[in-house]
Amino acid sequence: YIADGREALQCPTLIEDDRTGMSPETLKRAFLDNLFYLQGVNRTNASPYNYYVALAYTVRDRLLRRFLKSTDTYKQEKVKLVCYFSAEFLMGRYLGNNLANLGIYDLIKETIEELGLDFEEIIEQEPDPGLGNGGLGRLAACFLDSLASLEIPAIGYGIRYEFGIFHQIIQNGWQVEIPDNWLRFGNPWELPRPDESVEVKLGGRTEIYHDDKGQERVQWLPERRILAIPHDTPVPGYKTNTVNALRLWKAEASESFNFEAFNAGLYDQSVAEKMDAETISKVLYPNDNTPAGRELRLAQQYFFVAASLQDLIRIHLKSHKNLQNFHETAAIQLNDTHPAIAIAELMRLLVDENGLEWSKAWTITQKTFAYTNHTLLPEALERWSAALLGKLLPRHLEIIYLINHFFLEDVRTWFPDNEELLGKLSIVEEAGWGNKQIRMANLACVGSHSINGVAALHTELLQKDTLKEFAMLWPEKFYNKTNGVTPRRWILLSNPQLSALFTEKIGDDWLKDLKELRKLEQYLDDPEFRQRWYEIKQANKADLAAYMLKTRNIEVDVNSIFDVQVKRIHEYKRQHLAVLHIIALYNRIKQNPHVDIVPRTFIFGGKAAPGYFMAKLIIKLTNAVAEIVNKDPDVRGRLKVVFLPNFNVSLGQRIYPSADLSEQISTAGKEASGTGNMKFAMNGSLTIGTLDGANIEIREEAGAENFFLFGLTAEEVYAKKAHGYEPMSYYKNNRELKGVIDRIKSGYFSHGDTELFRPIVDSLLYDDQYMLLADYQSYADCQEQVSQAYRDRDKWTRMSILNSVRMAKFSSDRTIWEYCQEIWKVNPVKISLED
Ligand code: H53
Repeated sequence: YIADGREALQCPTLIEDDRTGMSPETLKRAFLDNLFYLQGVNRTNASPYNYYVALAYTVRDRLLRRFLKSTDTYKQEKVKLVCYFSAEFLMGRYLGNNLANLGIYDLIKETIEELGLDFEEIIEQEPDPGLGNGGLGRLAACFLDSLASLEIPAIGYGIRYEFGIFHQIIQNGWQVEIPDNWLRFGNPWELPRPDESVEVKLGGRTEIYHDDKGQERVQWLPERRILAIPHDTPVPGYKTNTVNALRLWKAEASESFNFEAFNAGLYDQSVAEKMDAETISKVLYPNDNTPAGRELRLAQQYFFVAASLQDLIRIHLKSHKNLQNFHETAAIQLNDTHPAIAIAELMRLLVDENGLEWSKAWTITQKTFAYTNHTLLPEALERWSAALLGKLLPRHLEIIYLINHFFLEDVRTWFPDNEELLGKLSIVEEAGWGNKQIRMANLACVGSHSINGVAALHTELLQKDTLKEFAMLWPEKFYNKTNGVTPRRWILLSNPQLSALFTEKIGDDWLKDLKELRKLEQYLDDPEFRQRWYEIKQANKADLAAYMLKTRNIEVDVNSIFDVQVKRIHEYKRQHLAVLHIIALYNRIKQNPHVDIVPRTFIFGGKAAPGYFMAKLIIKLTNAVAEIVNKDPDVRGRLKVVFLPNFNVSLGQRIYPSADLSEQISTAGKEASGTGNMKFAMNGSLTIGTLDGANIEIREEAGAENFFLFGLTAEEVYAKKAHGYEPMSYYKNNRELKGVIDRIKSGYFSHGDTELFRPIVDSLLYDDQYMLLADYQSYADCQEQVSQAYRDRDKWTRMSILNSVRMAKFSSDRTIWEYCQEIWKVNPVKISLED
């Protein structure tokens, strides 16, 4: 048995001890020791949470050797490191994932159960680390999993927010936000590294001085200094020895600074300063696809990139004599513009602090950075007022002006007398009255050697529209990197039954190479296989049904279509289009209670930014419709509407495997990619969707006949806007649609209050920026096709199988491999555990 365990870990030279041993006896001893010695409890008084902590430490011990070996190997071999700079990492729970990636999930589960403990309950104790808002943050987490699984030397750099994304509860149908104090009971996965702390400066002013050679130079005289303390979380690859780090920075007051005030008798002032410093990593801004525009947010962004760059320079200088070849040891990916200030910071470090000549520093900087754009929504592109940026980062503002000056000088020589072009390309926007804005996307484009979109359509639209001037200047800088998700968390962990079926039929290579799943197409005509497929889906639906009963007290029919939309609430994502359709079905029933309707359970989940009024009202509307529909005796249980509160990674793991239908209904041209769409399809959901983001590629892979398509194309959306879109005409000319909107207007869902939902009704009738009314009929018709398809169980199951087994393209392993080959130019590095 011991040998088995070691073999699973590919670790033959380990000495059998309580911290590394894999025999059930050793594991049990380690587990009970961690209960007793680390937490001071025993079997008679331990809580499920104590058991979780004990198990977490037991697993962490078994990761550390690989972790240190990986770090040492990178250092010794002077490898090029992929550095993923991201303000968000939505990692999800670690315990199950680490067990799965170590290949010891079943071994540990059995061992824990032999102790008479409930393994599921222990897994559920872990708080879901919600250091991100939505797609962008979760993508970063999937990428870290793939990087380690592909044995790529990599590090994730971000912020150790003390409060992650808020916990959402629903009160009287409204979203209420509760602070997410996820670190309250400590965090067994992280390793604080106070010895590697660095200082980050803020505020103050700049000054010209002359160095010893009489050269004129600039120095920054900051107003404040803050300590950045790294906390490392190991990120193991799937069945490899590679364990990379997620390095998150915590802000603290720098002691020397505090001490002065303290000694001067200004005790309260020194405490105030300490609190001020710690504010920086206190809380994640809960906005997705909308910039916060607050000074503290800019401070957060600068804080983590400044700390990370110092860290990378320190690593580089350990094995190189100077920074001339810095770009050969670090490939930095900017996850959206949130970390784009890093471009100015690296220039400052190279020029001001290391004495490099500007043009040399600029070459190194451009070779170091690559920028991923994640949105086409113009309002979502970050801009900082020059006044605000200059107040917090006076030297960076000067550097940005210089970068812009040299850049525009070049543009002028390439395109003389084209002021309009210059205005579009400029990093600095003149917003009138001396109100300058710094466009972070422009800074990111100018300072990077690579610019990429996250799905084919998105990249195309970036080049044609949002960034068209840059695409004209530098077509060779543009890449498409269609997003992906990790099959380890999103199939293996989330859907163990389906995973077991895959492995039984084709072995477990699919977990490293998702193309393997294609082999399952041979079972399409096998009735027994289809039956098992169907039973697994039904079992997953039954699990979710039990969860809905327990948490929401709503009983649902597992034979109804589970029609699911889970994602951030945003008008462009059009949750309210699905609500309009529910009301239409309800109206049909009210007109004819005997109408033949295929039963459906509509499941919604997602958080609204606390300051986004319309998104919050959409949640309220959904719940208001649920309240009426669920209890109406005419409906006779044929329709159920459930809003599941607090959608997060863990809830996603429950939901994706249980969905029959995946709603991907954004206005074409608005959703950059989407990644939930991929998770659903991999788990055998059929998609109803527009030709938007990665839906297009999902449909291509699954086959058009296995996808429910509706709605305007991106081009048609633009054309309609250009010709003057009039939503009112759809309302007037479509009786069913009119009936739906009138039902909302009448106060039917709001206890007679005709004002409550007026903002939604008015926005649809008089503006309808996202063209719900234009797409309504196409959507309703398509939903009818869905219902008819579901009546034919065999046909549906075939479509479900084909969706799932044809999703190889959407493994983040494929995405990351492309980044490695084309953008980062890095190769795998094998980690040996031999001494
Ligand atoms: O990024 C996802 C995309 C998705 C897009 C999302 C996103 C954020 O979550 C936050 C900010 C932002 O600009 C974009 O909306 O379409 O799948 C990952 O690329």
